[in-house]
Amino acid sequence: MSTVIESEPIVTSGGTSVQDDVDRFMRGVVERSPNEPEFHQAVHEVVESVLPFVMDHKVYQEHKILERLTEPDRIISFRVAWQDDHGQTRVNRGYRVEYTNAIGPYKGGLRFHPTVYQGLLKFLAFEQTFKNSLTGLPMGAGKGGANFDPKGKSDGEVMRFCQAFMTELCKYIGANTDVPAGDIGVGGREIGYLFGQFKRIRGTFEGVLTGKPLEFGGSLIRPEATGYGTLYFAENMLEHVGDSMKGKVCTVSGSGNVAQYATEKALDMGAKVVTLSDSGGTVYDPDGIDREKLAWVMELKNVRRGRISEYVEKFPKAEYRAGARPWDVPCDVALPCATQNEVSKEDAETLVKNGCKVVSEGANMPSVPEAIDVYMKNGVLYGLGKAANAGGVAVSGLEMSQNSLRLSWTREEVDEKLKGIMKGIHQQCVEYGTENGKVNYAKGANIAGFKKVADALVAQGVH
Ligand code: NDP
Ligand code: 2IT
Repeated sequence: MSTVIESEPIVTSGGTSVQDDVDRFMRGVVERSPNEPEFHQAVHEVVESVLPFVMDHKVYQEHKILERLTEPDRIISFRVAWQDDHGQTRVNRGYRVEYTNAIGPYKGGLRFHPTVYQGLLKFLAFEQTFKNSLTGLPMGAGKGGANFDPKGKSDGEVMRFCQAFMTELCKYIGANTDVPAGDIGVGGREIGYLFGQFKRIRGTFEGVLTGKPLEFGGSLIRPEATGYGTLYFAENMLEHVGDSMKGKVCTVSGSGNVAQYATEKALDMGAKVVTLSDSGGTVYDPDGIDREKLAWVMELKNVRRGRISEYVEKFPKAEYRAGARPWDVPCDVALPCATQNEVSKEDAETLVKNGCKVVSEGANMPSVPEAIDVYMKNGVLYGLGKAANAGGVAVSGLEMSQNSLRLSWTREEVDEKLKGIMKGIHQQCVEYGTENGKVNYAKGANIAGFKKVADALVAQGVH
């Protein structure tokens, strides 16, 4: 039997180093949440940045803010039973981690992927806490999903799975309580099926999900928002040092929602994108993935649900590297847009050796900690996920506003707001992360994201 130990105060009698305090704090986190390595990784990254700030602000110590923020409000876990096309009953596990509603209703995506388990969703919900805070919109944090693999499933199977999943989830969510959205394996099709089932059971038409198709309350620019925002953030980082995206060679990983619109916005900015990937391998197109090729990829991935390897059959001048990631292709700007821990220390060293100057993360926690150390040591402009990919949830927040107002803004209006929000995030990073004239974006984003939630928790009393 394992026991759950109570959290110890972070700060001891003094005289110990920050590193000792971080290590002691992390030992408690690991003991209380064993076997959740991604959660430990995400917490460690935040605690390293935030702990010195907490030391300087006694109020956060007294109110045990870091201790409270490393324990989610609640975790709901449930069985999802559904029938496949052969009439066989299948059983998956569904979750919703309701992390914190300190600054707004729980808000964050749903991931359908075979690797989903509690620890993965806790890491994603923890990251969401700081990301949502940075957007400046009133959104708390959550994440959910299931260990369901949509690959190779028919539309009917996906629909029945979504209906079974929502039959349980609908008890816990609502426009003012918890508002899920998409993530890996959950796009417009799945959101449509989930929304239909919520409406059928609860009998209300409300903005309970974001990323909805336009016909029933979706926002223009929501599908584009994460990828566009990642590029706006890269442009903001470059502008700050007197440079721009124009003419830059970019490597993109993934070929899903975020990767597609990151590529589109890179093209809009006059950059060249030379790679895309999926879990099978990478395509390298030295001529660049232009608009026509990108339109073909979107049809391949979003309609035919094919594999990126098919790219080289259509465009034979490109090369397919089975099992490989894009990071050994020389680039100025790396845009990881696939999944967590997809850039290793060695990948980061290769990127730096080949002259990469900017990393802007469309994915959540795609760089391992040792890769981040390599960026820092080599002066790479490092836009971490919780800042650089916040555009997606930001436009989800704008979708919630439009639903509440019962109206829709134009494409231009939403895009302008998105640009403003990304700029605001960049400014917060500059304010809290500037050290010796250089911006440490990780530190700045973590402290700025933490501060707003911490102040809300202090104001709301012990809970
Ligand atoms: P999609 O499901 O649309 O696409 C995911 C892409 O990443 C696919 O190309 C997929 O390849 C690849 N991928 C997934 N898992 C792995 C893996 N283990 N190894 C290699 N490649 C993998 O998801 P999104 O584009 O929406 O999400 C991508 C990332 O962006 C995730 O980290 C997500 O959390 C993050 N994000 C998404 C937001 C959104 O609004 N959608 C907002 C903010 C962040 P394959 O098809 O082979 O699995
Ligand atoms: O990781 C993320 O920020 C998302 N998957 C989007 C969440 C949302 O609520 O739009």
